[in-house]
Amino acid sequence: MPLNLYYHPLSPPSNVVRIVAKLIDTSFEETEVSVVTGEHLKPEFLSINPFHCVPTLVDDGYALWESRSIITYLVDKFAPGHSLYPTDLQKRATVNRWLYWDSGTFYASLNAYFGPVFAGKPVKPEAAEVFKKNASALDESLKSTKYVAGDELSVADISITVTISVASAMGIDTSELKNVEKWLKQVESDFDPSTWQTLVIDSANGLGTYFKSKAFSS
Ligand SMILES: N[C@@H](CCC(=O)N[C@@H](CS)C(=O)NCC(=O)O)C(=O)O
Repeated sequence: MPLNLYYHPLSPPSNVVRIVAKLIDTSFEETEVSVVTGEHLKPEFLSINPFHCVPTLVDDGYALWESRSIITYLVDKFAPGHSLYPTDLQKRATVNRWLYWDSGTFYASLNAYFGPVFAGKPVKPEAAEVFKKNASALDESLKSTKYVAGDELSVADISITVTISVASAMGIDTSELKNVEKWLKQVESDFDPSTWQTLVIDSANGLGTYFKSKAFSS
């Protein structure tokens, strides 16, 4: 049964999907779509995803976009019952709560920082402060739990790890947040080193370098 991920190597949500696939030992064909040169706006891709974003998963003709819906779909389909996306109603609701928080608040506040710069506008330092405030709320919550949603690694940890790693690569320093730092080390130890290096660190640094070249070059 053909399974294909349309992605870009520097796209944080694409990498969230690629990480989760590795953690559940699921593989798919990967098709790179350059959002830089406008491949995502060509009719071939628009016929798959009229919302023209990556990542987009195509499972035997069924197209799904939005990284957080893709990762929960992948676990439910290929690793049902896996602790990354628990089936217990309240545990799952807590994981979903963090996924929505990342999408609607945390990553959204990072996007408010880098989005305008990618569109050729000046960097707004105050946007970084909003992100840091959100990171502090995460830090506070991580005082009492090992992972964001409780005692076990979940897809929410993956999504939020990528968000905070990209922020750090863009120069938003959250290293004073000790609970976040401890949690990141814990998540890193749950990955195999090459997945951590390529899909978290290298990809964040690649996007961070691109951001800095646009934000701070005169
Ligand atoms: N909320 C979406 C965000 C997807 C997104 O913004 N992807 C970017 C690349 S990181 C993209 O495809 N941009 C081109 C576009 O939306 O037209 C997700 O989590 O999948």
